[in-house]
Amino acid sequence: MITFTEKGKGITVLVIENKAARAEISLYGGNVLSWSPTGEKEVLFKSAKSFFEPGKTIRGGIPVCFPWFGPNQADPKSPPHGFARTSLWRLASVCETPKDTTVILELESNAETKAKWPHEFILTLEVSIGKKLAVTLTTANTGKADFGVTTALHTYFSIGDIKKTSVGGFDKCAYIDRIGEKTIRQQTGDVRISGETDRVYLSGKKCTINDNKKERTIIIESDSFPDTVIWNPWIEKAKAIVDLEDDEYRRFICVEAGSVLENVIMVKGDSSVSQTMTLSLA
Ligand code: TA6
Repeated sequence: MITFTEKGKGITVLVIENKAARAEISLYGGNVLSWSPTGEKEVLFKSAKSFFEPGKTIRGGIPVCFPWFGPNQADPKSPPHGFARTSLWRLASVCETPKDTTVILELESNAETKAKWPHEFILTLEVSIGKKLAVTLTTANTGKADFGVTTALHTYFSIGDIKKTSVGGFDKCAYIDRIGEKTIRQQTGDVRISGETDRVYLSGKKCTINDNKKERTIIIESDSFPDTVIWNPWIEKAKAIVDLEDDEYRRFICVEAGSVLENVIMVKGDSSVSQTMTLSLA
């Protein structure tokens, strides 16, 4: 079943309910705000102080980073993580089956986007909601000239306590430590958070969030995302983030399937590239 509700200042949200799960998707930003498989606790985190108003980013769910991740190298004054997460997407289709519900949203280039980024595109977000959550981001280059993008599904995961959480799957994997001087390091064992953490693991393979407080494991699988970003602001940075409660840093971790920094995805004219992230509970 699909119903519509409103959050904040006129933000339209789809509520999807089927036998296997419940989810919410905001048309503003194309953000999957919530996903909870039936009988399970919410998997995604949303800040209690998140804005839900045009022009402001949503602090939580799955923000879509497009057409650049992080600062825009070409124009440092542009908003970080691009404009897709602060644009109004259109609902293209809904398909319900006995097992799941698939919602497709689209964001098409227009004069406003071209003023920020001079290319023609149709960005599609296909979200399949069931026992698993599959999110596919397709970048279609509807112009003739090739273009390059960096992208990420900047997913906020709800956890019981950051101090009792680890991320498995990156043992011996190289990563870029973005705190202070950018440094290349190698991971040993599981990733544990004990301070501000902002890392790009040079791997998009399967990883797990081991939440020892909630006693659950979240499985993240991705296809065509070569990187995984792990971020937690920790204490001091959390205090400086206006749309985050001071202590909320303990209850979320961002594990983001992405193609970021040097991993630019080239999309030829009149062609498209699809990237998928799939979430499930062990
Ligand atoms: O994905 C990690 C990161 O790039 C961090 O550097 C931090 O800036 C985070 O994203 C949050 O960015 P936002 O613009 O949503 O506050």
